[in-house]
Amino acid sequence: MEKTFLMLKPDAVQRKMIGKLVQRFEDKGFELIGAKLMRMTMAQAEAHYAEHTDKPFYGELLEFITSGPVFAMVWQGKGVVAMSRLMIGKTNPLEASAGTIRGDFATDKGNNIIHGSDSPESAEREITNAFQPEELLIFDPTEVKLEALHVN
Ligand code: FUP
Repeated sequence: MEKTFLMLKPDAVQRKMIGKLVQRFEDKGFELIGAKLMRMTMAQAEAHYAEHTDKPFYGELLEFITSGPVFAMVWQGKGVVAMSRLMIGKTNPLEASAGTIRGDFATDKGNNIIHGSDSPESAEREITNAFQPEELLIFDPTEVKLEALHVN
């Protein structure tokens, strides 16, 4: 089953938004299989943002993501990678639609509340970077009663 890595960034934790943001993904019907408050080490931040090494904002990106605690999560569900990206909204706050997380809560391109993996392959890499295998549940949808699921 598809998994994604979602991370509430230091601005979201500081703004006390953990509860309401987790609620959105629970309401959608995805399964939370791992979560923790953590502070990203510089090595984890560099690995997480490896594809942005050459970007002008790379330094600021590392500084921001290591500036305070983040709330790291692994979510599971059919289409969870693409659907959570839709729920997150565009990086540029001027392009993020109302109703998306960034559209509703972000005004800045960098301090933008939440990260979501852009592919199942990125998700795998990002999950491994932030979690030990024993920190994740094995969720078998076939063992859950249909009425307990909102989708699928
Ligand atoms: P996203 O997938 O929407 O999180 O965005 P990207 O992977 O393109 O960028 C990763 C992070 O880099 C963003 F969350 C914020 C930061 N960023 C900037 O600070 N400035 C930019 O112009 C683009 C991205």
